[in-house]
Order: sequence, then structure tokens, then C-alpha cells
Amino acid sequence: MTDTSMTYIQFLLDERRRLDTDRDLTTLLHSVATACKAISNTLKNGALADVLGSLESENVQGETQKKLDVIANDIFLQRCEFSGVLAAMVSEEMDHIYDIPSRFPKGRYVLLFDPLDGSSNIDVNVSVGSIFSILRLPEVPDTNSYDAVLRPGVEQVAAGYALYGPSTMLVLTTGNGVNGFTLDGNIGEFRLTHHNITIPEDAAEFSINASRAQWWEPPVQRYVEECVAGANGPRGKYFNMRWVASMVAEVHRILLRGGVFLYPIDEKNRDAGGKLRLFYEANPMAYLIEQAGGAASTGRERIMEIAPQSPHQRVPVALGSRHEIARLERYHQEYDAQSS
Ligand code: AHM
Ligand code: MG
Repeated sequence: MTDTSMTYIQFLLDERRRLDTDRDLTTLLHSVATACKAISNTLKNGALADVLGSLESENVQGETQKKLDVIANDIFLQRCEFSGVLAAMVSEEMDHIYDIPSRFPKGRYVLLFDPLDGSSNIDVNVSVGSIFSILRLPEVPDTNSYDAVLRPGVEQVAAGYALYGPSTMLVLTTGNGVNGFTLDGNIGEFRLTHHNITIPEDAAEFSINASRAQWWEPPVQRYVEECVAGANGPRGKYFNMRWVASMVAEVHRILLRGGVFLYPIDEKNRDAGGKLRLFYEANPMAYLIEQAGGAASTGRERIMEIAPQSPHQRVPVALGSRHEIARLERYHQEYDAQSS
């Protein structure tokens, strides 16, 4: 059994001593965890606290904002701007880059986050999460513009998510493997419960929103059809299918028991570039998955190598067990070669 006596902050301090990581990063990761605890607490009371439902407003992506999207965003801003180590923040829920108010010191880090992912699940009391990605700029910038933060995922120095499910968990990588922490409500601290998470190379479970099948590209159709064909099909085995419509829950399941998660580009979302956002959904999840021994791709390139063009850019996402992602990439290559 894992030694669960270590708290998250002890883990961060231990990592800092062992690996000589930057003190400012520890401070920031602590602030992020505090934000996640506060969001977890807000979610717990649901309808009792009158926090469910939608607002009149839309975010920059044209999506109707839930009350909790905005509350969770404010919690992230409040908890993290105080840290004194941030140059700026970028959020799914904010049109513009967030400058750190002048009353706080500034640092070299940039926090990119989706404060409440899977928010269509809020009103039906199904798992949601927060996703974060952290970049370190070469120096403290004088002014902030998106240009300074348009950096590829390979430059992330940390990433993770909080899953607000039956228990609240925080899963983190700082580039030294992936560790999971469970919120201990008795002491209000995350405690290490899932040490050094690794993904099985093979899988027999896939996740995709199958209602979009008619719009998928042929390589995605081929992959899914072969999974569905089961033991008598080309794969020679049965596959299981799951779709929570909450990327955090999906990625968490894959980290713990393998599988693949796909949100491909299709005819309907092609103009937007896909559904999921590169900065605060695809990149941090790709970093976690790779650190756990899996792979993350658009089907045609490694997600973390994409040179970002804009902060709210969307990309196709395929991530999970290494051999399955390699197969899907091969199907894309074969299809592209055939059609060119
Ligand atoms: P959100 O950030 O607006 O909540 O959107 C992202 C979510 C992911 O968590 C999930 O994988 C996907 O959207 C679900 O999409 P769909 O509604 O097409 O099933
Ligand atoms: Mg999201």
C-alpha cells in the first residue's frame, strides 16, 4: 500500500530538495492546489449554494458560461495572483491575457488554465475538473502580450489537473513522472495516494463522442470501426467504450487503467481547428500522459511540438496508451499518403 502520510506540500518540498527545483515553482504549485481546494469546496454544496446554471454571458469561444465557470475562474485568479511569481495568466474563460495587478510582485511564470473543464456536467452532478499548465519565461517581462506566451507544450515546466469526483484528486507532473494526491477533508490537505502513475502500453478501452461519427475523417472511422468489430475483427479482441464528456475524468481513467481518448478534427469542427484548446487542455494533458509513458498526438503530429498561433487555439486530440496512438497515427499516414 502507498504511504499516504506525505502531503502535497511535503511532496513539493521533497522534490525541491532532491531535484533542486525552483522555489517559485513550489510557491505557484501550492497556490494552484489552494485554488483547487476552494473550487472543490464550492462544488460540494451545488444547488444548495445557488451556484448551478448558466449566466447570460459567453466566453471568447462563444460558449455560454456557467455560473461555476466564472466562480472557478475568479478563485484561480485570486489565489494565484498573490503568489508573486507570475508574469501573467491565460484562462479559457478570459478573452485577454490577465496581467498581475501592480500591488503584487511579478515573476517569470505563466499559468494557463481551464478553471472548470467539462462544465456541461455541472448541472447533472457528474465529475468535472480544473486543468493547468505552467510555463517559465526567460525573464520577467515588462508588459504582457500573448506573443510572449505563445510557446509550445514541450516548454511546460509543470502541468496537472484536479478532478472533482467522488473524491477530489490532484494529479501533477513537473517532468519527473506523474503523481496523484487525494484531498483529505479532515486536514484540508492533498495527500499522496498514487505514486508514479504509468499507463499500460496496450489498451482495450476507447473514448470518443460517437454521435459525431458521420463527420469523422476516414482514419478515425477505421480505428473505431476496428475496435467495435471486437474479437472477430482485425484487432482480434473486444474493446470497451466510455464517454463522460469531461476530459479530466477521461484522462484520469486512462492514467489509471489505460485506454485512449479521442477528440478528432471532423467536418463540423474543422473551421475551428477541433474542439479542445491547445494551451490549457491538450498541452497539459499531453505532458501528463507522456510522463506516464503514454503518447499524445493530433493523429498527424505530437501535440507538445505544435507551435501555437493563438492563445485559444483548438487542436485535434488523441492520447493514451502508446501502441494505440501509434496505430492511429499510422492510419492517418496511410490515409494521407493514399489521398495525396
Ligand atoms: P469545456 O472546457 O467547455 O467544458 O469543453 C471541454 C469538454 C471536455 O471536457 C470534453 O472532453 C468535451 O468538451 C466534451 O465534448 P462533447 O460535449 O462534444 O461530448
Ligand atoms: Mg475545457
